[in-house]
Amino acid sequence: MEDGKPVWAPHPADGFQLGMIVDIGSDTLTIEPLNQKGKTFFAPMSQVFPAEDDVNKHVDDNCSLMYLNEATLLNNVRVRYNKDHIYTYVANILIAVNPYCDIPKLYGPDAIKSYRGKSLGTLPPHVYAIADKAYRDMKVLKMSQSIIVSGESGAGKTENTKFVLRYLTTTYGSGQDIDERIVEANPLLEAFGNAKTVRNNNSSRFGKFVEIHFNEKNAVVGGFVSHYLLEKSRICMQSNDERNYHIFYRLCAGASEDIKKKLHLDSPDSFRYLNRGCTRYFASKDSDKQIMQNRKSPEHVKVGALKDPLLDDQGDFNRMCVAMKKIGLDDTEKLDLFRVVAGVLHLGNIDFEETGSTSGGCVLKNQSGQTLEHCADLLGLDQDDLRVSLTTRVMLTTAGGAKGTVIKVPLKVEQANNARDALAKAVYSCLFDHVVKRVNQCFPFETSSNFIGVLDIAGFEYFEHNSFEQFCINYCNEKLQQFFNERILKEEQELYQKEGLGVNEVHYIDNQDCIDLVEAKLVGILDILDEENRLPQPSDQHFTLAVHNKHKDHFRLTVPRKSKLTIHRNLRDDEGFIVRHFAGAVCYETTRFVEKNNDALHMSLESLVCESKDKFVRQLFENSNTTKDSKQKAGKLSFISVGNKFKTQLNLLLEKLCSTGSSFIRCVKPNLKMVSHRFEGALILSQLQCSGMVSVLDLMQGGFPSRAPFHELYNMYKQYLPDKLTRLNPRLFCKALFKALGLNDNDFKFGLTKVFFRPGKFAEFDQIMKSDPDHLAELVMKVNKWLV
Ligand code: AOV
Ligand code: MG
Repeated sequence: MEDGKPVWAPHPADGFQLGMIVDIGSDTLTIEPLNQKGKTFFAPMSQVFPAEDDVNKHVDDNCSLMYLNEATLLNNVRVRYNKDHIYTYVANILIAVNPYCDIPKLYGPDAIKSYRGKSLGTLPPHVYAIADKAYRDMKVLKMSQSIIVSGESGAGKTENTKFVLRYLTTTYGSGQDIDERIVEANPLLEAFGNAKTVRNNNSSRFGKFVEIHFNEKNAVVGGFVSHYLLEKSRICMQSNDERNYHIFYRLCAGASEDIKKKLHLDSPDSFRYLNRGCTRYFASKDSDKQIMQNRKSPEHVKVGALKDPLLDDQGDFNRMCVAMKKIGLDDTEKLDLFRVVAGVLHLGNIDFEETGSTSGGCVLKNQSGQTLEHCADLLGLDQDDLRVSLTTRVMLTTAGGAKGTVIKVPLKVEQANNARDALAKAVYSCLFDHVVKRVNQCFPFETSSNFIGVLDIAGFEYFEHNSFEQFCINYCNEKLQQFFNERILKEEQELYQKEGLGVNEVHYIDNQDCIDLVEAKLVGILDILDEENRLPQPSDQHFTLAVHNKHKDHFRLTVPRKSKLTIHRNLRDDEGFIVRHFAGAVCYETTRFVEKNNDALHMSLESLVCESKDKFVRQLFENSNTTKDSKQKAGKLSFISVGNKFKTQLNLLLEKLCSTGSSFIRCVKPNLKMVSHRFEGALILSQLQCSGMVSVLDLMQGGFPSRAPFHELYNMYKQYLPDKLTRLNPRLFCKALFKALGLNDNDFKFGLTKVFFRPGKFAEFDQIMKSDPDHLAELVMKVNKWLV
């Protein structure tokens, strides 16, 4: 960094601010902000970065900046965002900032047409350009491709995924139904797998990998969706201001009177699974604005039906029905789905009370009689069987001989509540599996040459309270980060090779140790948890201590006391653990880890649904893998590991990703208010860090991060040099320049199309060029003599 030049120094809200260095300490700098003369502050040396000369200039690709660092990256994204240029490249990686508004013509038919067949970089950065690159790579390299979309909740992953799917089917479709179906499958998947959360009104609560398959002529022939980890806890309980899955409200709001009657549906407010968590709003004809105001006043909280003014459940119901029709679901199939959804709602309304007898069991509350009837009716169950299965558990005793005797143990109220909720979760998640399966049937293909897969999966999560769900999703991100590093590294090396640079020196920090901590056989956290689940009396505390014991000195693992946050420091050692992830340390609270890791139903409930009179319900459970295992282990509560199923799925996914070419889209959420035109720098910076973008820059720093095509350099500097010289072709022109300047050979490399600079060297070069053009011209002329 040079004297008198502005630098980027840390700023708590904006991420970085411009300032001047006024003093240099051993490892800190004293900075005077440009907009607050006379006020100085200290900043760690490692967090102060050189700024570009013109901080209002922006570039399509951050690699063409003279200084490539996290501050200039953030600034470039900011300047572009303010001009509604939401997409920016870092080499081949696309950064996409969520605009939270429609940008005119950004995605329209003309845009789709214009990106067709164009190389990356010829047009402004766009998600369509990435989609087209994937397609061209598939065609030229005859190799399947994947596009990995990541980012935190509400960053725009699902929207960008949909743009990719629409682009590919519109541009390279077969002109048949299939094209439309691939796009229309989404509203159905979203109805069953998305929900309103505090972070996103349409948050996907599952991960998905959507493959579009192409034939040998590279036209669309079919599709396939794989899904990961549907959030089950939401089915029975939601946090404040969050909702259950969209389908429940849509069905209540939009179904015809006839269907509502058949399914005994009422306002969402009357169902336990829908009215716990959400603030309730007026179901009146008030304007949305008024309703929003009412939200804030507690006296209104308990009135009226549960409806979110930001969501149009009725309209969405109709749109969903149109989508269902387009993908070929007939009325019977539709009603099957709705019946089970309604069945889950009624199931949730069943209440228990103590019997008062010495056996200590419970019975259904009186008013639950009709609810039981509706639920049994909708799920094809016998009322009495359902009642008995919810209030007792079948156990095998060994006392009565070798084979054991079946006895029925009465359940306490709390246990019966748990049994009811477990059944609801099992039914709904099997229903979701079915929806995905059904969607896959609507774009079948017999043979396919290659596919383009789009991965839409939640990014790194770090909340105040982190549980098993966050643990799984962060483990997944750890794996994806490793894949990302390997690919970017490889790409950099390939680029250097293609450009004939003959260098091989890009390094990065490996996170394999963190992945091993989670998934290693026997000693990994997932296996320790499974081991706990198999104990006769598993407990979260025992599991947590086992984790700490096995990994006492592990660099990546520590006890909650070491957390920076007080809320975590109060946790005992047997209540949680901290994992140092690539994106930061996360404290996991292990309450309910054991329960959440188990997918098995009690045997009595399992056999109840498996023997349903309703063919559709029976099918739901026949297909699920829960059945086989648990039947073998009659008597015991069997165990089906959620964590290890996810691990297997994830490893399959990574195998698949590894066998394809890949592109990356990093989505960024600009603010927490979910509004347009508001750029919260610090928030965005932390996302760039979490998504590994900053480490990409570090990775590039090991090589040649700044790069400029010859013709660009030529245009940039020709004005400083005599006419005679500018008649040279751009490459020779550049060579002459560099020779004349006597630049150190280690600082730059000439490729076939570009000059590659070591970190900061592009700027140095620029400085020299502009400082004494006359002297320079003289030098260049000398060199020119032997060049031409
Ligand atoms: P996510 O998939 O990343 O979150 P979404 O793709 O659902 O986030 O985006 C959240 C909301 O932001 C959308 O419902 C849109 O209103 C808006 N949005 C996103 N991208 C765009 C865009 N390109 N143009 C206009 N509006 C956009 V989550 O699924 O919660 O992790 O689990
Ligand atoms: Mg999503």
